[in-house]
Amino acid sequence: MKTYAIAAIPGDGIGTEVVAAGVEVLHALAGRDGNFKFRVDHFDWGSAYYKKHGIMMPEDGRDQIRKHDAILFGSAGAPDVPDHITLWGLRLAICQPFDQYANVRPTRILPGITSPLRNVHGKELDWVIVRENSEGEYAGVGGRVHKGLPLEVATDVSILTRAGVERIMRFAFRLAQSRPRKLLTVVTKSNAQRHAMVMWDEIAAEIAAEFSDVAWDKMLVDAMTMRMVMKPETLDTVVATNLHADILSDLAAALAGSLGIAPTANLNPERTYPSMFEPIHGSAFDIIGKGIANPIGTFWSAVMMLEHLGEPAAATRLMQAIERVTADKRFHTPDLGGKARTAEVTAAVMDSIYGAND
Ligand code: NAD
Ligand code: K
Ligand code: MN
Repeated sequence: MKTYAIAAIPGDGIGTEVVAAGVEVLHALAGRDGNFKFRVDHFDWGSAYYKKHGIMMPEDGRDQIRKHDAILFGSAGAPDVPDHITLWGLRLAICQPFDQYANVRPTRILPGITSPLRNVHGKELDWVIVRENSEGEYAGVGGRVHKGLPLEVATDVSILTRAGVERIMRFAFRLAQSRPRKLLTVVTKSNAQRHAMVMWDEIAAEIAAEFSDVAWDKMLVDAMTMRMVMKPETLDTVVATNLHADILSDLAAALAGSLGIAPTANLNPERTYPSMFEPIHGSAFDIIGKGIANPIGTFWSAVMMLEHLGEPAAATRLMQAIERVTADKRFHTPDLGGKARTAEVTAAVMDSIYGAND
């Protein structure tokens, strides 16, 4: 029997609650399938670890998870540690060195869930946002001088490289090509950002020539927010820079019903390093410890993990279980307007996994 080694990094806040639920569901799936199992190693990295050791993860942390088949991540961020420390010390400290340059964020309206958009019920909104995940606005380059003085200067420099843009464009065009509509929207801001984003546009056009069967268009990021709300049915696959896609994908998640549902995969497509799967949401300070965090974003991320591991049947089984559960309003958590608790949703998904017919 195949055993997949999973590194579970729950991190902070509701990350610990939803990852625990995700691990339960993964074991249930493996039990139902019978052909594979999971060895889950837990890593207690995050803000509590930081308060004890002054770092978010150990110096050799990446070596400890380097050989795992995949990483299941929760969230990094606590009320009493600055966000730039938690983000750079844990999530980006894994994503960037492991070259997880393709961040894939599917969005659709699951059965039983209501979009805040009037007249949008399902098939009008079925997107995948591809976020460049290794450079751009989050390159980490910049500085701050004359702190507190009137002449203080601070910069965060956005850096795009030809190699980085070519690989994310090729990834996005290939993904668009694999979907029925074969449609890609390239998000840009090349009217204002006249160096890096102009190169971004030029490379998009170059890579498009390799994919003659994919229809593509270009959209300024500000106009894109409007299009997502007003004409959601005109979009399918979307590619954007690190910051633009970060913002657009939270909007996408809200339009599909809740931030708590949305999944993401941080992929190293070459498989030199493990890829990382996580809900797109953060620590959700306002609901920590209440037992009401929506675990669906983590379950859907586990679906993406199973696809990546090469277990498509298990991935389909889990997605079907998720959809049967969201279809039943008794299992809606408060973010969806219901009263269900994390544990009830988790139990319902596990029941559904066992009840599913082959
Ligand atoms: P957030 O995603 O934590 O929360 C935004 C809102 O959505 C809150 O009202 C929250 O209750 C709600 N929400 C989020 N996930 C939910 C879920 N599963 N179920 C029900 N409701 C849910 O965003 P924020 O408030 O901007 O950030 C809080 C902290 O999380 C910050 O420290 C931030 O840096 C961090 N963060 C981390 C990540 C990550 O690790 N990938 C992502 C986003 C934010
Ligand atoms: K997260
Ligand atoms: Mn975000």
